[in-house]
Parts: sequence; C-alpha cells; structure tokens
Amino acid sequence: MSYLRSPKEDEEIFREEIEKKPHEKKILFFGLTQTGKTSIIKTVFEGRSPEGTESLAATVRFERMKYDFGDHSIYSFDIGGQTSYLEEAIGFLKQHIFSDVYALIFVVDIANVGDYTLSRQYLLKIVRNAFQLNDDPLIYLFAHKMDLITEDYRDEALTVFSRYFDLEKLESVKLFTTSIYDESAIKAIEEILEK
Ligand SMILES: Nc1nc2c(ncn2[C@@H]2O[C@H](COP(=O)(O)OP(=O)(O)OP(=O)(O)O)[C@@H](O)[C@H]2O)c(=O)[nH]1
Ligand SMILES: [Mg+2]
Repeated sequence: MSYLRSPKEDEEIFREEIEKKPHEKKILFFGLTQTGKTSIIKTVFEGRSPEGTESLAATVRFERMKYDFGDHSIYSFDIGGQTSYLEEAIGFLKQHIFSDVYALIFVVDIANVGDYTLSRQYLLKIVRNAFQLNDDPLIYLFAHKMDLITEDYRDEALTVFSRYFDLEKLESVKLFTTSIYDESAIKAIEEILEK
C-alpha cells in the first residue's frame, strides 16, 4: 500500500481545508528540491535549530501548517520541490494553491549554480500563476544558503545571481539574501509579514 496521498486525496483535503480564516496570512513556499524551504519554515516558525534541519526528508507533494508568529496567524504551504510536485501545483492544484495568497516566497540555493536555469523556468511559471489568481501578489525571491558563499565572494555571487535571474525585468519580485544559520531568514519573513 502506498503511503503517499493520491492527487484525488489531496483535492479532498483541500476542499475540507478551504476554511482558511480571513485573518490568516497564506504564504506559499516554492523552489526546487533541497533549496531549504522546509528548513526555513521549521527554523523561523517552529524555532528548530539550523542543525536540526540537516536530516529533513524531502517534502512529498506539499505540507500545510498553521502557525502563530508574533501577532500574525500564518497558513503556510510548503510545496515539495521535485518537478513532478511543482507540475501538480501549477497544474490541477493551481486554483487551490494560488488563490488568496498573502505572499509567495521562491527559494533558490545560491551556491547551486547548476540549478539556476531550471529554477528560473519555474520562478517565471509560478509568478505567472500567482498573478493570474491574485490582484497584486507579494512575491519574494530568496537567494538562500548565503552562508555557503565565502564572505569575499558574496557581492560577486549576488551580482551573478541577479543577472541570471534578470531581476531588473522582474519588477514585482523582491530579493532577499537569506540563511538559516544567521538572523537573515527570520528577518526577511518578519519584513514580509509587515507589508
Ligand atoms: N548551509 C545551509 N544549508 C541549509 C540552509 N537551509 C537549508 N539547508 C539545508 O538544505 C538541505 C535541504 O533542506 P530542505 O529544507 O529539506 O529543502 P526543501 O527545499 O524543503 O526540499 P524539498 O522538500 O525536497 O523541496 C538540508 O540539509 C538543510 O539543512 C542554509 O541556509 N544554509
Ligand atoms: Mg521540504
């Protein structure tokens, strides 16, 4: 017997959970696998130590969680980054996932240059979906795992990153540099929640 939820079961769960309270801020976490989405959620919202994320299993399909974070009620959607899950999210689950979004955070592992091309392809698709189903969505790009870049090279790495993702043309997307090994991830989320 499979322990995975089927697409049909996912749809059922969604239908039951449509009762998102109006004051809850729905935050979508997107990005390729291993970029650090679940780690950000666990360290920022659950107070887990950064080291405590090292053996996290890959997210299967998606995970939804509710958190109280300061004065904010959060409804987080952690979408597994394997491309089959991303395709589902922008395919038959699109309406459910992209409706009533407070903010969308797209996470890229800045140290993994080999994944930039695929990341960018999905970023563009996901931004398009967010705009189709929301009036003026807040969209953020996290250049994540900044701690893996040696300090002397950080400015240069960021220039390469911004050029590659063509951020000048993506006016709606705001960039944060983040890591779970310092305060940057939590500060970015706090800033996003104050918008
Ligand atoms: N060095 C470093 N490692 C990180 C950081 N954030 C996450 N990681 C590590 O990256 C690995 C993958 O993290 P996950 O949070 O499971 O990645 P994910 O994006 O949720 O992956 P999927 O669930 O497959 O989509 C883990 O070993 C984390 O410890 C970071 O800021 N710096
Ligand atoms: Mg995950």
